[in-house]
Amino acid sequence: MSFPVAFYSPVASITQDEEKARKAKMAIIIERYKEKVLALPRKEIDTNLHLCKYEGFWYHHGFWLHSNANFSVEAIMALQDEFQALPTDVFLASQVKSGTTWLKSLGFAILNRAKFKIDKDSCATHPLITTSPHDCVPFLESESFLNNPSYANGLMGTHIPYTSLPQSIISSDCRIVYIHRNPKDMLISFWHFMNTLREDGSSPIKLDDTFELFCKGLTPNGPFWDHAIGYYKASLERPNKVLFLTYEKLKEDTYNEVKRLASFIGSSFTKEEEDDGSVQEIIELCSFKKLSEAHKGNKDGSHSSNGIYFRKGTVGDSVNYLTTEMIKTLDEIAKEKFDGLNISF
Ligand code: PAP
Repeated sequence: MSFPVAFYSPVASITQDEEKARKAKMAIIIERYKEKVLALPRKEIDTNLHLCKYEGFWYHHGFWLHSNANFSVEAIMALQDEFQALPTDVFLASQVKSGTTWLKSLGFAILNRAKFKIDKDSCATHPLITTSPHDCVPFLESESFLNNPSYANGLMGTHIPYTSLPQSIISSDCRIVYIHRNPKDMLISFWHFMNTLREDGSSPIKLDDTFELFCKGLTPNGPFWDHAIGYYKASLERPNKVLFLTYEKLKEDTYNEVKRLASFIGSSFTKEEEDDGSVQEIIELCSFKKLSEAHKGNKDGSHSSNGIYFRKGTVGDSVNYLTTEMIKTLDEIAKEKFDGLNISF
């Protein structure tokens, strides 16, 4: 299988007119699916979180959070009706706060290493540094609605559960890489993230409240566990199509996991690249340290500020926040949900 060489098409270069056109397009899509969405079960959790349940998972609907309709259930419905995957496409799938930014960085750096060289001199000019991982790898359920047809060619991120992916992704020869994370760490990361997005002056969200919603599966694209199970089972049934990674293993054995990722997406490292330190250079470019430093000035609490995607980047930080009782509850849910599957936590 051959893959296109040029995956790069930066979100950062989108003009105001294109942004306006996208909003107009989203408004049409929201109107198109109005009746269908109205019939779905709904939960109005707070001013920032209005969810509805579709095909077993919870989603935002309509325009939400600063008039942004990205990731809405209507976007997913439109994709299911219209999206045509190419056999050469690569989708990087995840639940929110589970390692999306890291996986996007690695996928982009690996696939574009011929185009964007990675060494000490060129590192500062690499698109992952000059724009951001989310600019380099667009989300299927938001950026694919842009009016720029050259956009999103080949490498895309998605938070859509496996069972709700557009049919063409399931049936074509494209590849899917999923990253899973310990639900306790994901919950703490999500809670911090939601508070970062809070408008100035509004009171912080309490951990107790986020915990309760999370346990009920009431987070965007949740239930968290069911999301992971869909991709995990698909990776067993179709190992050449779906690769299931974990944040923890990627931390623990970065070198071998990155090699596995590269090989899966059709871009294996050569012996020469291994010997000359190319793999290590990619790992360093995509490391939490490198990326968080590059984007630390950009943390104004909006989705478009890249710094908000970097907090601690560690494994096990949840023990600093969760009570023993909370840990017990989350472990029990994981035990029940992942029963019989080789997924830990
Ligand atoms: P998203 O859903 O908003 O895209 P996502 O990238 O999936 O977020 O997850 C963010 C988490 O990954 C953060 O974890 P923390 O809150 O526990 O710190 C973030 O710090 C971490 N992260 C981001 N980039 C990297 C990286 N390059 N290496 C390791 N962890 C990273």
